[in-house]
Formats: sequence, C-alpha cells, structure tokens
Amino acid sequence: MSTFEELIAANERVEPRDDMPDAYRATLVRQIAQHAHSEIIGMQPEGNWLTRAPSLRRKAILLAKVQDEAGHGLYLYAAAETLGVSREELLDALHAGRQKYSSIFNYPTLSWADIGAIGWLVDGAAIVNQVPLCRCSYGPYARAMVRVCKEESFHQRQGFELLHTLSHGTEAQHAMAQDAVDRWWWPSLMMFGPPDDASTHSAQSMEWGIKRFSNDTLRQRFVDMTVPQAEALGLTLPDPDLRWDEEAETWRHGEIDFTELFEVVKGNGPCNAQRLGHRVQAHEDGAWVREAAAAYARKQAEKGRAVA
Ligand code: BYC
Repeated sequence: MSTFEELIAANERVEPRDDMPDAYRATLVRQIAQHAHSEIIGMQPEGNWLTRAPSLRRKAILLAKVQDEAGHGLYLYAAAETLGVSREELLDALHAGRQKYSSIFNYPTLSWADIGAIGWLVDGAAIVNQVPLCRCSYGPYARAMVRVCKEESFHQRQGFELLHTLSHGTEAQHAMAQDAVDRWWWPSLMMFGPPDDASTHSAQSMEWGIKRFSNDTLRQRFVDMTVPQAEALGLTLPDPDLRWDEEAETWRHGEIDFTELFEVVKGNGPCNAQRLGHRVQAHEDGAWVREAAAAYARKQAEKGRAVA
C-alpha cells in the first residue's frame, strides 16, 4: 500500500482507510465542516422569500433549490464523518462559534431580485471555487463536489434567468435587479477568501492537493467569467475601476475592501447574530425528531436481534 506522501506525489486519492498526517485530517475537517455549515446556513437568506415568491413556478424552483442546499450540507457532513468526527460534534462547534461558515450568508435578502443575485453571483462564485475541489486529494470530498457542482450549475442558471426576466421587465423591476447586483457583487468577490498574501492555509493546502488554485486566482477567474454575463443581463457591476486589460486579456477590478470581510468573519456582519440564533433555535426545536429517530433505530435493532 502507498504511503500518504506517495499518494500525494502521484496525484492519487487519499481514502478514509489510508494513513494521513493529523494536520491534513484537521485541515480537511475544518474546510469540509465550514463548507457544510455554509450550505445549511445558506438556506436562510433564500428561505426568507419562499412564502413571497411571485408565482407558483418561482416558488417551486426556489423550494427545490433550498432543499438541494440541505442535501449538500448532509452530504458534506457525511464526508467529514469519514475523517472520524461526528455530525453532532460539528454542529456543536458551529453553534458555539468555534467553526465558521461563509461570510456571504451574513447579508440580508431585501428584495425578490436578491434571489436572482444569489443564484447568479453566489452560486456562480461557489462553482468557480468548487470545480477544482472535484480534484481534491481527499476522495470523499472530491466525489461530493462532483455532485454538488452539477446541482449548483443549475442553481446559477436559474438565478441568471430570474435576473434576466427582471432586467427586461418594467423600469421598477430593472431597478430592483440592479440594486440587488450592486449589493451582492463585492460580498461575492469576498467569498473567495482573503488575498493570497493574507491567506493562512493556502500554501499548505495546495501542497497537499486540497486546494488546486489560490484565492486570488479563482477570484480573477470569476470576474472574467461574470463581466460578459452582466453585459448579457443588461446590468452593470458596481465597480468604476473595472477595465479590460488588453495585454493580459483579463478584467482588472477595483480594490476590494477586505476589512469588511474580516469584520463579517469576526461576527460583525449585518446578519451574523440572526443567522446563528436562527440555526441554534431550529436545532433545539428539532430535538424531538432526533430523539424519535434514535428510539425508532433502537427498536429496529432490537427486532433484528430477536429475529436472529
Ligand atoms: N467566509 O487561509 P484561508 C454555497 C477564513 S455554500 C468565512 O484562505 P482556506 C451556497 C478561513 O476559514 C459554498 N471565512 O482559508 C449555499 C480561515 O479561517 P480559519 C461555500 C472565510 O480554507 C447556499 C481564514 O479566513 N463554499 O455554495 O484555505 C446558497 C483564512 O483564509 C472566508 C465553500 O465553503 C469566507 N468567505 O480558504 C447558495 C468552499 N474566506 O478556518 C450557495 C470550500 C476565508 O483558519 N472552502 N475564511 O479560522 C474553501 O474553498 C476555502 O475554505 C476558502 C478559504 C477558499 C473559502
């Protein structure tokens, strides 16, 4: 059997049964847990509009998207469990503020157009970040990403289509779409994490084949992909310094205010307290479901033993 170093050097997958350094395991638990928490907390901003979707068709689409996010979360908790932690421990760490979730979900959804902006920009950024994770060195995380990315591509398109409809609707609808893009653009760029020179984990994670590209590289890829899409939507991105660099064949964006990212990550974003409070409350309210499921599992096990 190959050693961990041999697997990484050969660009092969590390599987749960393989020996791995404690720090590799800890980094994966940190990142996968943070990712799972993001999916679960990420249901809240969109869930806020389920009862107010403007048509039955839009409501059904949004309901399916939010349910997909729950599925992604559970899938990722299961991937983390292969590293020897339980879902319960991870949720406890989230609820106690010991583990993070993505900064982006601490912003409010003020209008229906925000649902389009989340699909187009937030899912769009998530896909750019996650497609390389399909080649992550840890097998269960990489396989989870393949499925998650497929579904998120669909989510991204529905966001684009929603915004396209609004942008080509009445003047008020166009203004609502533009306002949503104005508010979500910069936070979407911050999703990729701090700039490379302030990223604590990138170098080691890239050496281990967990991350394949740096935060800035992926952020730039997202900008290059999104600028032409904004044009197709008939909407503008709120960056007066955005310009095409002919020589480098890339879009140069204005300066990102990373102090905002650090403040949101520290807990000082517009909705941090609300999001975490809501999550803890939902967990407490669901205690009876967990108890009932455990009682049912115990009964089934007893029945199984009696038959044997
Ligand atoms: N927000 O060394 P760095 C979705 C933290 S959900 C908060 O660069 P790393 C969706 C970072 O954790 C998909 N914290 O870190 C759901 C670290 O702190 P710790 C979400 C952030 O891990 C519903 C410190 O800053 N996607 O698609 O190498 C509706 C230094 O950073 C953030 C994922 O989770 C942030 N934005 O790289 C719609 C992708 N950025 O842990 C859509 C998986 C950084 O040392 N995660 N921090 O205390 C990753 O790819 C990486 O973890 C990151 C950060 C690129 C985010």
